[in-house]
Amino acid sequence: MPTKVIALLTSVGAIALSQAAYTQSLTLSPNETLETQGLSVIVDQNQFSPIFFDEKNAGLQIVLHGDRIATDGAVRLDKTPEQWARVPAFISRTRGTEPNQIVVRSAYKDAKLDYSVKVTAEGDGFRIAVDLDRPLPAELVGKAGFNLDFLPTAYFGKTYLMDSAPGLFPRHPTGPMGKDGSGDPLPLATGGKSITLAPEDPMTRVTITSDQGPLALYDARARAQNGWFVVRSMIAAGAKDNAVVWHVRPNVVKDWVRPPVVSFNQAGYTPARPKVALIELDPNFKAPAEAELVRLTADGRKTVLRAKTQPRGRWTRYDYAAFDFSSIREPGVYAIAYAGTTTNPFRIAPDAYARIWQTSLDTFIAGQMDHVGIREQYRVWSAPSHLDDARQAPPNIAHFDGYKMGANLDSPFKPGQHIPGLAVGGWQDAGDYDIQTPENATVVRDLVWARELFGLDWDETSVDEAARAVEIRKPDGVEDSLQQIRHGTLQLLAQYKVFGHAIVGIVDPALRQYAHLGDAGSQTDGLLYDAALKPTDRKGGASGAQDDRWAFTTDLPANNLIVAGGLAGAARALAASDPKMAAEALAAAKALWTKQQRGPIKAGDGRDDSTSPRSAEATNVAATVELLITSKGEPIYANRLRELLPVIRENFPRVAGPAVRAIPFMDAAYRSALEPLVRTMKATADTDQAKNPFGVPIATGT
Ligand SMILES: [Ca+2]
Ligand SMILES: [Ca+2]
Ligand SMILES: [Ca+2]
Repeated sequence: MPTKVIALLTSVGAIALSQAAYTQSLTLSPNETLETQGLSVIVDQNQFSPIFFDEKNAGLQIVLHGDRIATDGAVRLDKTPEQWARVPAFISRTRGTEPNQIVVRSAYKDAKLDYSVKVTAEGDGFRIAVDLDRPLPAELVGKAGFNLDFLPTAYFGKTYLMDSAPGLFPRHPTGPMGKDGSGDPLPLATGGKSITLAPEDPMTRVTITSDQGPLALYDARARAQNGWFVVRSMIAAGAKDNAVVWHVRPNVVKDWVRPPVVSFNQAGYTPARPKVALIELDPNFKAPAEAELVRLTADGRKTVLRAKTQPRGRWTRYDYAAFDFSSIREPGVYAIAYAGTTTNPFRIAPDAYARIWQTSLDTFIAGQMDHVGIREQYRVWSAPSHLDDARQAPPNIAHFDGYKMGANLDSPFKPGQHIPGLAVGGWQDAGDYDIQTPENATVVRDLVWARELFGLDWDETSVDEAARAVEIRKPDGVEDSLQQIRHGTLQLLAQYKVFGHAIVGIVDPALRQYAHLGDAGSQTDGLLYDAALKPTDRKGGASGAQDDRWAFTTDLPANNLIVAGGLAGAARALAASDPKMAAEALAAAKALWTKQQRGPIKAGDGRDDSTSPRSAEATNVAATVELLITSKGEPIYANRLRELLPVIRENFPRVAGPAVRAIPFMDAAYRSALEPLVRTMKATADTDQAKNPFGVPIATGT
């Protein structure tokens, strides 16, 4: 093996020499990134999240030849940070005193670590210099260093050189791990002043040279599956100015341009529909002014339209052009040819959208069902999950995933006590297996609406609640949407029966358990926790493992109203197939709604125990409309909705859907009150859609 590596590196050396003569300098852009053709350095334009922490999209980032190959350049306290590792707080970004220099101020506020990172164009790359306000506190010596994470898929299978010592980036993490109990892997390579990543590949080659301490290279995937390759150097005890200085040299291929990206509706187009593809163009690309639509037939491809593209101007970093092929209406399979490449195929067909939505219902929603086992032919997605739900969460706790609880539990149960009745129905939040009550209620409401507005006459799934058994792609003669509405309603009603109000949700007690990747059925043991048993003991239906999920039980007006709306909708959807559950749902909806009508509700009602503050007044509009529809226009709901018109006016973009659905049950004055709001909303939507070449509203908040 070493012989092969040396042979490879010899040929690589020749490539490196041939590229070395070319240099081009980074310059500061108006957005305070450093830019040259083929290379962008993003300097804390994206910041670490205060809620989700390390999302591999913060600090200093490198976009090289169109790919974001490096991220999270920052002072970090871990060799191989994972999602919940401590992250610095961004304070400011300013232009430095040198040309093409940016200075970022950051801090670990609870650790007395305040620092600046100076990023300065230098030669054909850039320099990173870390200045601390004061030397490291003793407890951070040996922990704090400067890290830069490199994208595994850009590097695995390629080589690196630590000084002159070669190595291979592994495709899969293989350790070895440190034996110090930290959970950190040992470095792949360490001790050099200089590291070159991918010397053999001009597209991804980067050299980093450190002026101070030696460099180390880690495979952070050995610690967490979403880890990257980390280049790191430690900050020495007593160091202050220039505590870390790196010279970073990404190889930039001369005159590199990004190939065009042709975007179109991959679902296809119905014949009469406008058909406009959007072509994204590197401003340095000499863009052809024409595109072609080709039809794919048994005889091969045939050009059916050649037309000029229409410039759509610059948006952020690219130029855009539109290719309009609306005139082509003949059903068939087509592709777009532009600048020497052809897209993947799509259909023009009257039934182009006939089989688009079903997967959401019969696969994805089915896969998220909690408290049941889920099978798909040979594959078992989950054993029956969370049958040990749930224990009462304690007061005064700030938990992960945005859950928190104040002093009031709003619950008859003591902290840690088992709450019977909750191990039924509901859907798990994607990837983190918690039951978020308002989202569950919203899914119920959306399924009800989808049946009423579009029809969801579809059956591919077997659902047997009594047996806690779900089978995907095994029809059982019952509409899947009704079975899902029932499944969501089971959980919402269970909460109401236990507490008399909606709760915030049900989530794992411990971070290690919450980070679980696998089937939901193995996240807990399904046995009720019994403090009298040892952690590994099992007896009857109990065990000593403290893995039962916690119920966060705060009584919040907005949650009650969202659940009231979901249950009111479920009542009409289930009226024919399950009149008993429909009646229970309606009674609970009315009680929850009535409880929140005693006076004006303040936003959040002074308490917000979730990460997503909701306007209780706006949720009141939606809940009132559901009861109005279910009751076919009972005056109590019609009158209340009229009283809520000021709230509708104030929150119209958020409540437009329910507000408009109420029209058939209201008088002409209500309809007239909505009309100007709809006109204003339409004008705003048109303005937002004109702000970018895609013709859709784009939010940039997160
Ligand atoms: Ca969650
Ligand atoms: Ca079914
Ligand atoms: Ca358990």
